[in-house]
Amino acid sequence: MSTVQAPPAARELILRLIPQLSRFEGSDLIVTSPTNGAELARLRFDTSAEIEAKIAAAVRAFEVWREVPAPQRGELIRQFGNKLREHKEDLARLVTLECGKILEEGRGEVQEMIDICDFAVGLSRQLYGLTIQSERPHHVMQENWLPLGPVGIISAFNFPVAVWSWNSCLALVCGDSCLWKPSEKTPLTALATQALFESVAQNFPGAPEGLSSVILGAVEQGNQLVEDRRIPLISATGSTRMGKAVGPKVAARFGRSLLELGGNNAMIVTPSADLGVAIPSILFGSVGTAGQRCTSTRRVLVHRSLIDKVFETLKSAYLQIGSSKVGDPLDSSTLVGPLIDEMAFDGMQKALDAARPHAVEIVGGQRVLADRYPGGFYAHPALVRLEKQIASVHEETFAPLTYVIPYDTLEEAMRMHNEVPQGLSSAIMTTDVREAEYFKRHSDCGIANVNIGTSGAEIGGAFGGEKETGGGRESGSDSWKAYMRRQTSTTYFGKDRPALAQGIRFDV
Ligand code: UN1
Repeated sequence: MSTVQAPPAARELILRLIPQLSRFEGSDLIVTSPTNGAELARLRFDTSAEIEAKIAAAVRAFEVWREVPAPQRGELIRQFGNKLREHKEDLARLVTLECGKILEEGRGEVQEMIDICDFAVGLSRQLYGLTIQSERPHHVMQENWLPLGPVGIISAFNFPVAVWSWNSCLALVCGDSCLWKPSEKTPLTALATQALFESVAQNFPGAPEGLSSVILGAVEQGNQLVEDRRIPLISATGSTRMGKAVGPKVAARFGRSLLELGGNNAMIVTPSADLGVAIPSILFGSVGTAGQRCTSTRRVLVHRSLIDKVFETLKSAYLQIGSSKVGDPLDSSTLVGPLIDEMAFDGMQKALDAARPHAVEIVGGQRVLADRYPGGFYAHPALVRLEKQIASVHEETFAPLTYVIPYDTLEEAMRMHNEVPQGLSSAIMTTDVREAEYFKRHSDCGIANVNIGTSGAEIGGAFGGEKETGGGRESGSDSWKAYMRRQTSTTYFGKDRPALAQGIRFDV
C-alpha cells in the first residue's frame, strides 16, 4: 500500500479534470503515480449491474446516433477536438503523472488525439461505398457502409488516451456508440477524457446519453464486455497474452475483434546507412517512453562492418542518458521517465539475466534513483550486444532494453528480423534504394519504415501488425471500415421479369 501522498497540485489537477471524482471513489483500486508511488486516488470498480446498465444505454444510444447524419456526427468530434486543444496541457500533465511518460510525450499523446479528431471530422463526409457494374440489364449494385453497433474499447497503460481516441473518434463518426475499459493502471486519464467528452456531448443536440462511457475494472469487468453479444466489435490493445484470452472469446460469439498486441520491433542498419540519421532514430525508438511503446525498438541488426562503431556510439549515448537524463518526467531536462511499476522492472531484469550468459557486453539495466524515489522504478536504459539472436530475444520486454546483433548479408538480417512471433513495426537505415525496396517487400510487419525509426507513427496511416500482433488496423487510411458493417445491395429498376445472375433460367 502506498504511503506517499500526491502533492496538492496533483490533486488539484485531477479535480480540475474530473470534477465528479467522488462518484468514482471507493476501495477497489489504489491509483498510484509511477513517478514516486504516490497515491493519486482510490477508486471503485463498476459492479456487474452497472456494466449491464452501461451496455444497455450504449445499445439505446446507438439506435439514436445511427440516424444522425455522419457530417453532424463529425461536428461533435470537431467540438471534442477543440475541447482537447483547450485542455491539452492539463490532460498531458495527467498522462505524465499517471503513466510516467515525459511531459513532452504526454503533450504528443494529446496531440495525437487532436489529430485523430481532425481526421475523423474529414472522414465524416467521406464514408464512401462503391457502385459496382451489374451483369444484368437494369440492375445496379452498391456497397453500403452502415453503423455497426456499440464498440468495446480496451486500452493499455502506455497510451492511455490516444489509442482510445483512434478507436472512439472513428467509431463515433461511423455512427457507433462506445464503451471504454481503460487499463486499471491509468483510470484517471480515462475519467478525465470522458469528462471532457461529456462536457461537449451534453450540449450537443442529438447526442444521446450513453454514447460513450467508461467501465472501471480489471479482467472480470473487461470480460463482461468481451462476452456480451450486443457488442459487435471489441478493439483491444495490450499484451499478446491478453489478446490470446480476448480473441477466442469474441470469436466464440461470432463477434469481431480488432487486436493491437505486442511488438518486437527491429531496425536493420546497412553498410550504406547514414549514421547521423540512424543513431537518433535508434535512441528515440529504444529509450523514448522508457521503452514502453508497442512500437519501441527492441532489436538493432547491424552489418558486421559497422557493429563496433554503432555499438560504441550508442554506448556513450546510453551512459550519458543513464547518468543524467533519467528522472522526473515532469522535469523538462528528463528524457526517460520511470517504468510503470515494479513488475515491469522485474521483467526487464529477467530478460537481462537470460541474455547475460550470451552477451558480448551489457550497458546499463540497473535501477537508478531508488534513494530519491523509493516508490518509483527508474532504470538505466540497457543495451545488450549479442553475437546472434538468442531465444529470449523472441519475447517482448516492455522496458528500455535493446539488443544489438551483427549480420553479414541482408537476407540473413531479414531472416532474423522475421524470426520473432510478433509483427508490428520495422525499419531499415539505408541510402541504397535496392535495399530499401527489398526490405519493404520482405518485412513481415504492419509498419515498415525507411530511414525513420520504428516508433512514432503518424495517425494518417493504418496502425497495427501481423502474426502475434493480432492483425488489426486502427487509426488512419481505411481503418474506419472496421467500425462499420458492409452491405452489398442490388436494385432492379426495369419493368420486365428480372433476369437471374449467372444466366440461370427459371421459367415458371
Ligand atoms: C502503442 O504503443 O500502443 O507509433 C501505440 C507510435 C505511437 C503509437 C504507439 N503513435 O509509437
